[in-house]
Amino acid sequence: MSDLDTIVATSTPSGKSALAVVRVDGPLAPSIIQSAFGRKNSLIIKQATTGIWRDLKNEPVDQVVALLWANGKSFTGSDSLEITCHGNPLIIRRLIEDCMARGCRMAEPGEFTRRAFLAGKIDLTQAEAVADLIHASSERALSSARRMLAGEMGKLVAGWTDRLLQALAILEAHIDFPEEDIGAENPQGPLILLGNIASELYGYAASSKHDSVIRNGLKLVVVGSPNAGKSSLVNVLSGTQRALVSDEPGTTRDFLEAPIAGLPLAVTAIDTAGLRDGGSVLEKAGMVRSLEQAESAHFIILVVDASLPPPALPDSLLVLLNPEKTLVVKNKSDLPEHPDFKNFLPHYIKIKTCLLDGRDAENLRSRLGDILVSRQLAPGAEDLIVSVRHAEALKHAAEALTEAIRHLSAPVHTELAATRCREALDSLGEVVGRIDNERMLDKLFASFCIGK
Ligand SMILES: Nc1nc2c(ncn2[C@@H]2O[C@H](COP(=O)(O)OP(=O)(O)O)[C@@H](O)[C@H]2O)c(=O)[nH]1
Ligand SMILES: [Mg+2]
Repeated sequence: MSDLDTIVATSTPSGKSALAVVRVDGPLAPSIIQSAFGRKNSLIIKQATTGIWRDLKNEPVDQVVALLWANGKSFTGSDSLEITCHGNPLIIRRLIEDCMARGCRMAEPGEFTRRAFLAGKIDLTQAEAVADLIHASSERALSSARRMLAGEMGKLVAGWTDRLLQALAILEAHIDFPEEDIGAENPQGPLILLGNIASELYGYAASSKHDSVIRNGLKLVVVGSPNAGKSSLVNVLSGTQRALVSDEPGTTRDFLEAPIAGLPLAVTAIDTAGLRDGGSVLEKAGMVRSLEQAESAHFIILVVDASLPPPALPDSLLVLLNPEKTLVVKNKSDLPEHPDFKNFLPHYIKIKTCLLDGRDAENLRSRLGDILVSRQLAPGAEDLIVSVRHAEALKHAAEALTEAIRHLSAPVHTELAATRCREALDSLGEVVGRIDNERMLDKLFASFCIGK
Protein backbone atom coordinates (compact mmCIF):
# COMPACT_ATOMS: atom_id res chain seq x y z
CA MET A 1 0.00 0.00 0.00
CA SER A 2 1.43 3.34 -0.97
CA ASP A 3 0.21 6.90 -1.13
CA LEU A 4 1.57 7.03 -4.65
CA ASP A 5 -0.84 4.36 -5.82
CA THR A 6 -3.97 5.49 -7.56
CA ILE A 7 -6.89 3.69 -6.01
CA VAL A 8 -10.40 3.06 -7.29
CA ALA A 9 -13.64 1.92 -5.67
CA THR A 10 -17.36 2.38 -5.94
CA SER A 11 -18.80 4.49 -3.14
CA THR A 12 -22.44 3.58 -3.58
CA PRO A 13 -24.14 0.30 -2.56
CA SER A 14 -24.04 -2.65 -4.92
CA GLY A 15 -27.14 -3.40 -6.96
CA LYS A 16 -29.09 -1.39 -9.49
CA SER A 17 -29.74 2.28 -8.86
CA ALA A 18 -30.40 5.42 -10.91
CA LEU A 19 -26.86 6.64 -10.40
CA ALA A 20 -23.67 5.32 -8.83
CA VAL A 21 -20.42 6.97 -7.82
CA VAL A 22 -16.96 5.59 -8.55
CA ARG A 23 -14.01 7.27 -6.87
CA VAL A 24 -10.45 7.40 -8.11
CA ASP A 25 -7.73 8.84 -5.89
CA GLY A 26 -4.06 9.36 -6.58
CA PRO A 27 -1.66 10.91 -9.07
CA LEU A 28 -3.14 9.19 -12.15
CA ALA A 29 -6.62 10.64 -11.60
CA PRO A 30 -6.29 13.73 -13.89
CA SER A 31 -4.74 11.80 -16.79
CA ILE A 32 -7.22 8.93 -16.53
CA ILE A 33 -10.26 11.16 -16.96
CA GLN A 34 -8.60 13.21 -19.69
CA SER A 35 -7.84 10.08 -21.68
CA ALA A 36 -11.19 8.31 -20.94
CA PHE A 37 -13.01 11.43 -22.19
CA GLY A 38 -10.60 11.67 -25.15
CA ARG A 39 -9.78 15.30 -24.36
CA LYS A 40 -6.73 17.27 -25.35
CA ASN A 41 -6.83 19.42 -22.23
CA SER A 42 -7.22 18.43 -18.64
CA LEU A 43 -10.56 18.91 -16.91
CA ILE A 44 -11.31 22.16 -15.09
CA ILE A 45 -10.80 21.54 -11.40
CA LYS A 46 -13.95 21.22 -9.27
CA GLN A 47 -16.25 21.66 -12.25
CA ALA A 48 -18.71 18.94 -13.24
CA THR A 49 -17.93 17.76 -16.76
CA THR A 50 -20.16 15.45 -18.76
CA GLY A 51 -18.59 13.06 -21.23
CA ILE A 52 -18.65 9.60 -22.73
CA TRP A 53 -16.23 7.37 -20.86
CA ARG A 54 -14.39 5.21 -23.39
CA ASP A 55 -12.26 2.30 -22.28
CA LEU A 56 -8.73 1.61 -23.50
CA LYS A 57 -10.15 -0.15 -26.57
CA ASN A 58 -12.10 3.03 -27.30
CA GLU A 59 -15.40 1.27 -26.54
CA PRO A 60 -18.01 3.52 -24.89
CA VAL A 61 -18.75 2.48 -21.30
CA ASP A 62 -21.28 5.09 -20.19
CA GLN A 63 -22.15 8.75 -20.28
CA VAL A 64 -20.84 10.03 -16.97
CA VAL A 65 -20.33 13.21 -14.97
CA ALA A 66 -16.78 13.66 -13.74
CA LEU A 67 -15.49 15.93 -10.99
CA LEU A 68 -11.79 16.42 -10.49
CA TRP A 69 -10.06 17.81 -7.42
CA ALA A 70 -6.37 18.57 -7.52
CA ASN A 71 -3.61 20.67 -5.96
CA GLY A 72 -4.25 19.35 -2.47
CA LYS A 73 -7.82 20.69 -2.46
CA SER A 74 -9.48 17.27 -2.30
CA PHE A 75 -10.86 15.43 0.73
CA THR A 76 -7.88 13.06 0.67
CA GLY A 77 -5.25 15.65 -0.15
CA SER A 78 -4.28 13.81 -3.37
CA ASP A 79 -5.66 14.32 -6.86
CA SER A 80 -9.10 12.85 -6.75
CA LEU A 81 -11.80 12.01 -9.24
CA GLU A 82 -15.47 11.34 -8.68
CA ILE A 83 -17.36 9.70 -11.52
CA THR A 84 -21.14 9.59 -11.47
CA CYS A 85 -22.35 6.90 -13.84
CA HIS A 86 -25.62 5.04 -14.32
CA GLY A 87 -26.16 2.61 -11.46
CA ASN A 88 -25.94 -0.66 -13.33
CA PRO A 89 -23.47 -3.13 -11.79
CA LEU A 90 -22.21 -4.06 -15.28
CA ILE A 91 -21.34 -0.43 -16.03
CA ILE A 92 -19.69 0.00 -12.63
CA ARG A 93 -17.65 -3.15 -13.15
CA ARG A 94 -16.46 -2.05 -16.58
CA LEU A 95 -15.55 1.40 -15.29
CA ILE A 96 -13.54 -0.06 -12.44
CA GLU A 97 -11.87 -2.63 -14.69
CA ASP A 98 -10.93 0.12 -17.10
CA CYS A 99 -9.50 2.25 -14.28
CA MET A 100 -7.44 -0.76 -13.22
CA ALA A 101 -6.25 -1.29 -16.79
CA ARG A 102 -5.16 2.36 -16.68
CA GLY A 103 -2.99 1.74 -13.60
CA CYS A 104 -5.30 1.90 -10.58
CA ARG A 105 -5.61 -0.71 -7.89
CA MET A 106 -8.70 -1.49 -5.81
CA ALA A 107 -8.93 0.64 -2.67
CA GLU A 108 -8.74 -1.00 0.75
CA PRO A 109 -11.70 -0.48 3.10
CA GLY A 110 -11.61 3.04 4.48
CA GLU A 111 -8.56 3.95 2.41
CA PHE A 112 -9.91 7.28 1.13
CA THR A 113 -10.54 8.42 4.68
CA ARG A 114 -7.22 7.02 5.83
CA ARG A 115 -5.52 9.08 3.13
CA ALA A 116 -7.34 12.18 4.37
CA PHE A 117 -6.08 11.47 7.89
CA LEU A 118 -2.50 10.75 6.79
CA ALA A 119 -2.50 13.93 4.73
CA GLY A 120 -3.51 15.84 7.88
CA LYS A 121 -6.83 16.91 6.32
CA ILE A 122 -8.76 15.46 9.22
CA ASP A 123 -7.84 14.06 12.60
CA LEU A 124 -8.63 10.59 13.83
CA THR A 125 -11.89 11.59 15.50
CA GLN A 126 -13.08 13.09 12.22
CA ALA A 127 -12.05 9.96 10.33
CA GLU A 128 -14.08 7.91 12.78
CA ALA A 129 -16.98 10.35 12.42
CA VAL A 130 -17.16 9.65 8.68
CA ALA A 131 -18.09 6.05 9.47
CA ASP A 132 -20.42 7.11 12.30
CA LEU A 133 -22.20 9.55 10.02
CA ILE A 134 -22.88 6.79 7.51
CA HIS A 135 -24.08 4.29 10.11
CA ALA A 136 -26.02 6.62 12.43
CA SER A 137 -29.46 5.18 13.08
CA SER A 138 -31.08 8.10 14.89
CA GLU A 139 -31.17 11.89 14.54
CA ARG A 140 -29.16 12.28 17.71
CA ALA A 141 -26.41 9.90 16.59
CA LEU A 142 -26.35 11.77 13.31
CA SER A 143 -26.02 15.13 14.99
CA SER A 144 -23.20 13.91 17.23
CA ALA A 145 -21.36 12.41 14.23
CA ARG A 146 -21.80 15.70 12.35
CA ARG A 147 -20.26 17.60 15.23
CA MET A 148 -17.40 15.10 15.47
CA LEU A 149 -16.81 15.45 11.74
CA ALA A 150 -16.74 19.22 12.12
CA GLY A 151 -13.81 18.68 14.47
CA GLU A 152 -15.47 19.33 17.83
CA MET A 153 -13.52 16.61 19.62
CA GLY A 154 -10.32 17.81 18.00
CA LYS A 155 -10.99 21.33 19.34
CA LEU A 156 -11.66 19.99 22.82
CA VAL A 157 -8.44 18.00 22.73
CA ALA A 158 -6.54 21.05 21.47
CA GLY A 159 -7.94 23.09 24.39
CA TRP A 160 -6.97 20.48 26.98
CA THR A 161 -3.56 20.11 25.35
CA ASP A 162 -2.94 23.86 25.48
CA ARG A 163 -3.86 24.10 29.13
CA LEU A 164 -1.81 21.05 29.97
CA LEU A 165 1.18 22.52 28.17
CA GLN A 166 0.83 25.68 30.25
CA ALA A 167 0.98 23.60 33.42
CA LEU A 168 3.85 21.55 32.08
CA ALA A 169 5.76 24.68 31.13
CA ILE A 170 5.65 25.80 34.77
CA LEU A 171 6.81 22.39 35.97
CA GLU A 172 9.61 22.22 33.38
CA ALA A 173 10.80 25.70 34.34
CA HIS A 174 10.95 24.68 37.94
CA ILE A 175 12.90 21.50 37.08
CA ASP A 176 15.39 23.33 34.83
CA PHE A 177 15.86 26.37 37.03
CA PRO A 178 15.03 25.37 40.58
CA GLU A 179 17.19 28.15 41.98
CA GLU A 180 15.80 30.90 39.79
CA ASP A 181 13.35 33.37 41.06
CA ILE A 182 10.31 32.24 39.20
CA GLY A 183 7.94 34.19 41.34
CA ALA A 184 4.47 32.76 41.59
CA GLU A 185 5.40 29.88 39.32
CA ASN A 186 5.99 27.39 42.10
CA PRO A 187 5.49 23.76 41.17
CA GLN A 188 2.14 23.66 42.96
CA GLY A 189 0.85 26.54 40.84
CA PRO A 190 -0.70 24.26 38.21
CA LEU A 191 -2.61 22.15 40.76
CA ILE A 192 -5.98 23.77 40.14
CA LEU A 193 -5.46 23.78 36.39
CA LEU A 194 -4.58 20.07 36.37
CA GLY A 195 -7.53 19.28 38.64
CA ASN A 196 -9.93 21.09 36.32
CA ILE A 197 -8.61 19.36 33.24
CA ALA A 198 -8.81 15.95 34.91
CA SER A 199 -12.42 16.44 35.95
CA GLU A 200 -13.41 17.59 32.45
CA LEU A 201 -11.70 14.53 30.98
CA TYR A 202 -13.51 12.22 33.38
CA GLY A 203 -16.78 13.94 32.44
CA TYR A 204 -16.36 13.40 28.71
CA ALA A 205 -15.10 9.84 29.23
CA ALA A 206 -18.29 9.07 31.17
CA SER A 207 -20.47 10.09 28.21
CA SER A 208 -19.16 7.09 26.29
CA LYS A 209 -21.78 5.04 28.11
CA HIS A 210 -24.09 6.04 25.24
CA ASP A 211 -21.71 4.71 22.63
CA SER A 212 -22.88 1.11 22.50
CA VAL A 213 -26.60 1.85 22.75
CA ILE A 214 -26.38 4.59 20.12
CA ARG A 215 -24.64 2.15 17.76
CA ASN A 216 -26.71 -0.93 18.48
CA GLY A 217 -30.02 0.58 19.54
CA LEU A 218 -31.99 0.34 22.74
CA LYS A 219 -34.08 -2.67 23.62
CA LEU A 220 -37.43 -1.76 25.13
CA VAL A 221 -39.51 -4.63 26.43
CA VAL A 222 -43.24 -4.27 27.01
CA VAL A 223 -44.62 -6.46 29.78
CA GLY A 224 -47.82 -6.77 31.77
CA SER A 225 -50.87 -8.89 32.40
CA PRO A 226 -52.83 -10.34 29.49
CA ASN A 227 -55.24 -7.86 27.88
CA ALA A 228 -53.63 -4.78 29.48
CA GLY A 229 -52.85 -3.32 26.03
CA LYS A 230 -49.21 -4.32 25.45
CA SER A 231 -49.72 -5.16 21.79
CA SER A 232 -51.80 -2.00 21.33
CA LEU A 233 -48.92 0.03 22.81
CA VAL A 234 -46.34 -1.51 20.48
CA ASN A 235 -48.64 -0.85 17.51
CA VAL A 236 -49.29 2.75 18.54
CA LEU A 237 -45.60 3.51 19.14
CA SER A 238 -44.38 1.81 15.99
CA GLY A 239 -47.21 3.21 13.88
CA THR A 240 -47.95 -0.27 12.52
CA GLN A 241 -50.37 -3.09 13.12
CA ARG A 242 -47.41 -5.37 13.79
CA ALA A 243 -48.91 -7.04 16.86
CA LEU A 244 -52.25 -8.81 17.00
CA VAL A 245 -54.67 -7.01 19.31
CA SER A 246 -57.52 -9.01 20.74
CA ASP A 247 -59.82 -9.07 23.75
CA GLU A 248 -58.99 -12.72 24.15
CA PRO A 249 -56.33 -13.02 26.86
CA GLY A 250 -53.12 -14.84 25.95
CA THR A 251 -53.05 -13.81 22.27
CA THR A 252 -49.35 -12.96 22.16
CA ARG A 253 -47.24 -16.02 22.92
CA ASP A 254 -44.06 -15.46 21.03
CA PHE A 255 -42.40 -12.09 21.48
CA LEU A 256 -42.21 -9.86 18.45
CA GLU A 257 -40.10 -6.84 17.60
CA ALA A 258 -41.02 -3.50 16.07
CA PRO A 259 -38.76 -0.51 15.47
CA ILE A 260 -39.91 2.76 17.02
CA ALA A 261 -39.04 5.98 15.29
CA GLY A 262 -39.01 9.51 16.68
CA LEU A 263 -37.03 8.79 19.83
CA PRO A 264 -33.56 10.18 20.61
CA LEU A 265 -32.02 6.90 19.55
CA ALA A 266 -32.96 3.78 17.61
CA VAL A 267 -35.35 1.76 19.76
CA THR A 268 -36.71 -1.72 19.18
CA ALA A 269 -39.89 -2.46 21.11
CA ILE A 270 -40.55 -6.06 22.05
CA ASP A 271 -44.11 -7.17 22.63
CA THR A 272 -44.33 -10.12 24.99
CA ALA A 273 -46.82 -12.67 26.22
CA GLY A 274 -48.95 -11.47 29.17
CA LEU A 275 -47.89 -12.63 32.61
CA ARG A 276 -50.50 -14.31 34.79
CA ASP A 277 -50.96 -17.34 36.98
CA GLY A 278 -52.05 -20.46 35.15
CA GLY A 279 -52.56 -20.60 31.40
CA SER A 280 -51.88 -23.40 28.95
CA VAL A 281 -48.48 -25.05 28.48
CA LEU A 282 -47.96 -22.91 25.39
CA GLU A 283 -48.89 -19.70 27.22
CA LYS A 284 -46.54 -20.60 30.08
CA ALA A 285 -43.69 -21.10 27.61
CA GLY A 286 -44.51 -17.63 26.27
CA MET A 287 -44.31 -16.18 29.78
CA VAL A 288 -40.83 -17.66 30.29
CA ARG A 289 -39.75 -15.88 27.13
CA SER A 290 -41.31 -12.62 28.32
CA LEU A 291 -39.18 -12.73 31.44
CA GLU A 292 -36.05 -13.61 29.45
CA GLN A 293 -36.66 -10.59 27.27
CA ALA A 294 -37.31 -8.32 30.26
CA GLU A 295 -34.08 -9.51 31.85
CA SER A 296 -31.98 -8.29 28.93
CA ALA A 297 -33.94 -5.07 28.36
CA HIS A 298 -32.39 -1.61 28.58
CA PHE A 299 -35.83 -0.30 29.48
CA ILE A 300 -39.15 -1.86 30.46
CA ILE A 301 -42.67 -0.57 29.97
CA LEU A 302 -45.15 -2.18 32.30
CA VAL A 303 -48.66 -1.85 30.87
CA VAL A 304 -51.58 -2.20 33.24
CA ASP A 305 -55.33 -2.04 32.66
CA ALA A 306 -56.15 0.77 35.08
CA SER A 307 -59.88 0.12 34.89
CA LEU A 308 -59.41 -3.15 36.75
CA PRO A 309 -57.92 -3.76 40.22
CA PRO A 310 -54.09 -3.59 40.09
CA PRO A 311 -52.63 -6.88 38.88
CA ALA A 312 -50.76 -9.20 41.21
CA LEU A 313 -47.44 -9.21 39.40
CA PRO A 314 -45.34 -12.36 39.65
CA ASP A 315 -42.19 -12.03 41.77
CA SER A 316 -40.15 -13.17 38.78
CA LEU A 317 -41.21 -9.92 37.07
CA LEU A 318 -41.05 -7.64 40.11
CA VAL A 319 -37.35 -8.39 40.64
CA LEU A 320 -36.65 -7.15 37.11
CA LEU A 321 -38.41 -3.82 37.56
CA ASN A 322 -36.80 -0.75 39.03
CA PRO A 323 -37.86 2.89 38.89
CA GLU A 324 -34.71 3.85 36.96
CA LYS A 325 -35.51 1.69 33.98
CA THR A 326 -39.25 1.15 34.11
CA LEU A 327 -42.19 3.21 32.96
CA VAL A 328 -45.67 2.25 34.13
CA VAL A 329 -48.37 2.86 31.54
CA LYS A 330 -51.82 3.03 33.11
CA ASN A 331 -53.86 2.12 30.08
CA LYS A 332 -57.56 2.36 29.26
CA SER A 333 -57.87 5.91 30.56
CA ASP A 334 -61.10 6.18 28.57
CA LEU A 335 -62.62 4.01 31.34
CA PRO A 336 -62.88 5.08 35.01
CA GLU A 337 -59.70 4.32 36.95
CA HIS A 338 -59.94 1.70 39.66
CA PRO A 339 -59.47 3.41 43.08
CA ASP A 340 -56.83 0.88 44.22
CA PHE A 341 -54.38 2.32 41.67
CA LYS A 342 -53.62 5.24 44.01
CA ASN A 343 -50.95 3.21 45.82
CA PHE A 344 -49.75 1.10 42.93
CA LEU A 345 -45.91 1.03 42.56
CA PRO A 346 -45.50 4.44 44.27
CA HIS A 347 -41.92 5.18 43.20
CA TYR A 348 -42.39 4.65 39.49
CA ILE A 349 -43.10 7.20 36.78
CA LYS A 350 -46.61 6.62 35.45
CA ILE A 351 -48.39 7.76 32.34
CA LYS A 352 -52.10 7.42 31.62
CA THR A 353 -52.98 6.40 28.09
CA CYS A 354 -55.80 5.31 25.90
CA LEU A 355 -54.37 2.99 23.29
CA LEU A 356 -57.54 2.25 21.36
CA ASP A 357 -56.22 4.49 18.60
CA GLY A 358 -53.24 6.78 17.98
CA ARG A 359 -54.53 9.72 20.06
CA ASP A 360 -51.86 9.37 22.78
CA ALA A 361 -49.03 8.27 20.52
CA GLU A 362 -47.17 11.59 20.38
CA ASN A 363 -47.49 12.28 24.09
CA LEU A 364 -46.29 8.78 24.94
CA ARG A 365 -43.39 9.03 22.52
CA SER A 366 -42.21 12.39 23.79
CA ARG A 367 -42.56 11.44 27.46
CA LEU A 368 -40.67 8.23 26.76
CA GLY A 369 -37.92 10.17 24.98
CA ASP A 370 -37.59 12.57 27.94
CA ILE A 371 -37.45 9.70 30.41
CA LEU A 372 -34.75 7.87 28.44
CA VAL A 373 -32.65 11.04 28.44
CA SER A 374 -33.28 11.92 32.10
CA ARG A 375 -32.46 8.34 33.10
CA GLN A 376 -29.26 8.70 31.05
CA LEU A 377 -30.21 5.78 28.82
CA ALA A 378 -30.11 8.03 25.78
CA PRO A 379 -27.89 11.00 25.02
CA GLY A 380 -29.30 14.49 25.42
CA ALA A 381 -29.64 16.80 22.43
CA GLU A 382 -26.45 18.66 23.42
CA ASP A 383 -24.34 15.58 24.15
CA LEU A 384 -21.31 14.78 22.07
CA ILE A 385 -21.23 11.00 22.02
CA VAL A 386 -17.73 10.00 22.94
CA SER A 387 -16.66 6.64 21.58
CA VAL A 388 -15.20 3.92 23.77
CA ARG A 389 -11.80 4.47 22.17
CA HIS A 390 -11.86 8.19 22.94
CA ALA A 391 -13.12 7.49 26.44
CA GLU A 392 -10.30 5.08 27.20
CA ALA A 393 -7.68 7.58 26.13
CA LEU A 394 -9.41 10.44 28.00
CA LYS A 395 -9.68 8.33 31.14
CA HIS A 396 -6.06 7.32 30.89
CA ALA A 397 -5.08 10.98 30.56
CA ALA A 398 -7.26 11.91 33.54
CA GLU A 399 -5.70 9.16 35.65
CA ALA A 400 -2.21 10.34 34.75
CA LEU A 401 -3.18 13.87 35.80
CA THR A 402 -4.59 12.59 39.09
CA GLU A 403 -1.18 10.98 39.66
CA ALA A 404 0.56 14.23 38.70
CA ILE A 405 -1.55 16.09 41.23
CA ARG A 406 -0.53 13.55 43.87
CA HIS A 407 3.15 14.15 43.04
CA LEU A 408 2.65 17.88 43.47
CA SER A 409 1.17 17.52 46.92
CA ALA A 410 3.75 17.06 49.66
CA PRO A 411 6.22 15.46 49.29
CA VAL A 412 6.60 17.31 45.99
CA HIS A 413 8.14 15.36 43.08
CA THR A 414 8.02 17.85 40.26
CA GLU A 415 9.80 15.58 37.79
CA LEU A 416 7.40 12.70 38.40
CA ALA A 417 4.48 15.10 38.03
CA ALA A 418 5.90 16.39 34.73
CA THR A 419 6.32 12.81 33.47
CA ARG A 420 2.67 12.11 34.25
CA CYS A 421 1.59 15.29 32.47
CA ARG A 422 3.51 14.19 29.38
CA GLU A 423 1.81 10.80 29.61
CA ALA A 424 -1.55 12.59 29.68
CA LEU A 425 -0.52 14.62 26.62
CA ASP A 426 0.31 11.41 24.77
CA SER A 427 -3.08 9.95 25.63
CA LEU A 428 -4.80 13.09 24.37
CA GLY A 429 -2.68 12.82 21.24
CA GLU A 430 -3.98 9.29 20.78
CA VAL A 431 -7.55 10.58 20.64
CA VAL A 432 -6.88 12.71 17.59
CA GLY A 433 -4.19 10.42 16.22
CA ARG A 434 -1.06 12.44 16.89
CA ILE A 435 0.81 14.58 19.35
CA ASP A 436 2.78 17.48 18.08
CA ASN A 437 5.96 17.85 20.15
CA GLU A 438 7.02 20.89 18.17
CA ARG A 439 4.01 22.69 19.53
CA MET A 440 4.88 21.73 23.07
CA LEU A 441 8.34 23.27 22.71
CA ASP A 442 6.93 26.42 21.12
CA LYS A 443 4.56 26.78 24.01
CA LEU A 444 7.28 26.24 26.57
CA PHE A 445 9.50 28.97 25.17
CA ALA A 446 6.65 31.31 24.45
CA SER A 447 5.29 31.42 27.96
CA PHE A 448 8.66 31.77 29.74
CA CYS A 449 11.45 34.20 29.08
CA ILE A 450 14.05 31.60 29.97
CA GLY A 451 17.09 33.67 29.00
CA LYS A 452 16.08 36.52 31.23
N1 LIG B 1 -61.16 0.60 26.51
C1 LIG B 1 -59.92 0.40 26.10
N2 LIG B 1 -59.56 -0.77 25.55
C2 LIG B 1 -58.30 -0.95 25.16
C3 LIG B 1 -57.33 0.08 25.28
N3 LIG B 1 -56.15 -0.40 24.80
C4 LIG B 1 -56.38 -1.67 24.38
N4 LIG B 1 -57.68 -2.00 24.60
C5 LIG B 1 -58.32 -3.28 24.28
O1 LIG B 1 -57.87 -4.26 25.18
C6 LIG B 1 -57.80 -5.53 24.56
C7 LIG B 1 -56.39 -6.13 24.73
O2 LIG B 1 -55.45 -5.32 24.01
P1 LIG B 1 -54.06 -5.92 23.56
O3 LIG B 1 -53.28 -4.80 23.03
O4 LIG B 1 -54.26 -7.12 22.71
O5 LIG B 1 -53.52 -6.34 25.00
P2 LIG B 1 -52.31 -7.33 25.35
O6 LIG B 1 -52.90 -8.64 25.66
O7 LIG B 1 -51.71 -6.73 26.60
O8 LIG B 1 -51.35 -7.36 24.22
C8 LIG B 1 -58.17 -5.30 23.10
O9 LIG B 1 -59.53 -5.62 22.93
C9 LIG B 1 -57.97 -3.80 22.91
O10 LIG B 1 -58.78 -3.27 21.93
C10 LIG B 1 -57.73 1.32 25.87
O11 LIG B 1 -56.96 2.29 26.03
N5 LIG B 1 -59.03 1.42 26.26
MG1 LIG C 1 -50.67 -8.98 23.13
